[in-house]
Amino acid sequence: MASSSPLYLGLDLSTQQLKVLACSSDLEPQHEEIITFDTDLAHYNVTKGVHTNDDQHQVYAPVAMWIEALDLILTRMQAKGFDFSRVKGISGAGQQHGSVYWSAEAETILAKLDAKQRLVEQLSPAAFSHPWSPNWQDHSTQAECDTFEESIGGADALARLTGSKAHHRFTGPQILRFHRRFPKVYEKTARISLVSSFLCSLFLGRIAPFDISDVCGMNLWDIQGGKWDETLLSTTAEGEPGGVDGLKARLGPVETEHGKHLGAVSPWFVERFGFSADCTITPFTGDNPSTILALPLRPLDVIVSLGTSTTLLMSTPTYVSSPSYHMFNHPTTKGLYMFMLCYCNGALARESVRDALNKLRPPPATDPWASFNSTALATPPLGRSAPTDPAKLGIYFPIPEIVPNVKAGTWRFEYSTAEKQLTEASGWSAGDDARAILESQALSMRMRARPLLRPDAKVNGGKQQPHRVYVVGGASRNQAIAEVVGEVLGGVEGVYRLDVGSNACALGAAYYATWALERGVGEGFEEFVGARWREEGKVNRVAEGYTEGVWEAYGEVLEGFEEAERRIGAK
Ligand code: XUL
Repeated sequence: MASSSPLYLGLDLSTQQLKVLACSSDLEPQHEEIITFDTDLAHYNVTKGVHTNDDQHQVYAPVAMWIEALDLILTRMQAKGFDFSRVKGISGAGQQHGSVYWSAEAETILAKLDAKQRLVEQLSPAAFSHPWSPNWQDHSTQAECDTFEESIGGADALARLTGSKAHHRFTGPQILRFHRRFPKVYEKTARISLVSSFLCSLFLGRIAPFDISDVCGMNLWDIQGGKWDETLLSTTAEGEPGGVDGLKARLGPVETEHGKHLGAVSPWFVERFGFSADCTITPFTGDNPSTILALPLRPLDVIVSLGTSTTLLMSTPTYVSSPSYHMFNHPTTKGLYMFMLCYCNGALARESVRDALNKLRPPPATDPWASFNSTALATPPLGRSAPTDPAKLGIYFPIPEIVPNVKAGTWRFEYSTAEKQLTEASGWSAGDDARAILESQALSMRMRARPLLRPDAKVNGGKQQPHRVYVVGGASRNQAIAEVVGEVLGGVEGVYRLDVGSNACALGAAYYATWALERGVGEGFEEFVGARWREEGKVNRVAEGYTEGVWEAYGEVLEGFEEAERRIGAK
């Protein structure tokens, strides 16, 4: 007999794909579906999900493609016999910072969708004032970023207020550039959504509010004050006849209630796919905030995502801002924040060191990482044979980095902890680089995460260390990386590989929907997920983490590492 137990959908509208994941009340995945834009929707002619205009450093995606992806993904699920009537709640996530520009007709069209037709033809182009969504990889807004920081008294002040300094991809500077370039189109724009609230709107049949976490990716939201910042709104609305009020009307509300029941699913989904009329839509958030919801992450646990880029995510009760990282409201829990470090350099940097080493010590064909790993693990911490030796500190950025803001290059230094002296080094072997690159990436994270790792007397006598370090992403399978990252960060409870498939973000969204619909009175997200989540098969302890003496030794070179960044001209 077919099951009638409840299901919860989590969507992830990411750069290259739309994903749907359905989970059951006990948080086990039941169904996954993926649309890849480049191949499944090749008629949009995108590459890796986007169009680029290199002259202007623009990166953007067609909004119609995302809508058609939703039509297609639901049709595929239906063809496979997925029972939509079991879905009790839906949440989702979107790539952060991207914006969607709705026309004045949008609300009417969304409210009267015809179930006999697909969404894409009904909505596009009429529901939009602009067919493109500026993407998080866009770099076209340097002038606007300067305007933002000047208007508020500099990068530090902007970071203090909004959780981040001005970034090209952040939505406030993007909106400013949008109306500077297209004043007539801005005039015709009735509402502006983030990618997350745009996708939520399709399900809700009306334009959805911003989520309390994702709104922090706009450089417009006063995080501590819990409101729009009027100065930044006025900077964004610069010279516009509608001014700040016009911009506020376009932005619409921000949903401050976590797990809010925004309303029932739009009738179009009920009639076309057989969703239940009382299926509930909850807020949709950004992809990074959603990722931290894919496990019962406790404050001071960190997730290190080791992909093409490197990201460190942490949930923390402490709000300390800095221009070199991001603070967001936590998506489910009042009083917590999400700390995020986002590096451009990651896998590519490690691979170039590996390739140089492989020329000297060719590994077996079956494992290109064998020489790199054995060398990194055989090299003592900081390349020191004796504790009084100078520490070897390298910085490896094959592409320009944003954390810190510096040009591409490779630099090697030696640091004497006794004399606190940093000197440029030469004559390193390719073997020295193997350990130094892993240490370098982890030292940078430790240095920047330190203010957020509020000393917890219960943890290792009050040292500033994370509890658990979870590694995710391609390189998380590499033992040497897991060990070194764990030793430098000093995860007191060890290093764990998180194996929830490639869909952590969609899974986090499905958990959000489950919590929003099934939580007990006053039951928080962490408590809810902690009680239902089964660790077996999803989490493996892969390295020791904190090692007495080693973590402390890394701590003694942080000052030298900071100086090394200054020397290379890091801003
Ligand atoms: C975060 C960021 C990216 C996007 C796309 O600030 O720009 O991680 O969210 O995934």
